[in-house]
Amino acid sequence: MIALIDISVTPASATTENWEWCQGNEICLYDGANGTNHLVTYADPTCNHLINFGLSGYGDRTTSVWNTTGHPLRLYNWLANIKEFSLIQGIGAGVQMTLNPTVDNIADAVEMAC
Ligand SMILES: [Ca+2]
Repeated sequence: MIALIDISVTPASATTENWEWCQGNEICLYDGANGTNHLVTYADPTCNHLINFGLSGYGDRTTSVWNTTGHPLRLYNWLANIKEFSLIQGIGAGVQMTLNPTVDNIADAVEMAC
């Protein structure tokens, strides 16, 4: 009985399956490359509303993004020295992407542009 339970649980490990935790009209952020290690999902985002996920403890961790909204996203980094958000990456509608190393693990906010 114990052996059967182990077999059923092992293949479902969340960290081994890419691009999980994202359905339609969502912004999904991942700690790892290629949609691994899901970080947080924002469902039904409002147009042109900045989601400051750094305030929720998810800042400086995003490595890949899946945009299942029908609009482009803008990803921002907070520059504490001048107290402004800096645009670091645009992400097209429907795009799954791993961020370029120059903007890896610095994003603090995201906005759906429409
Ligand atoms: Ca940052």
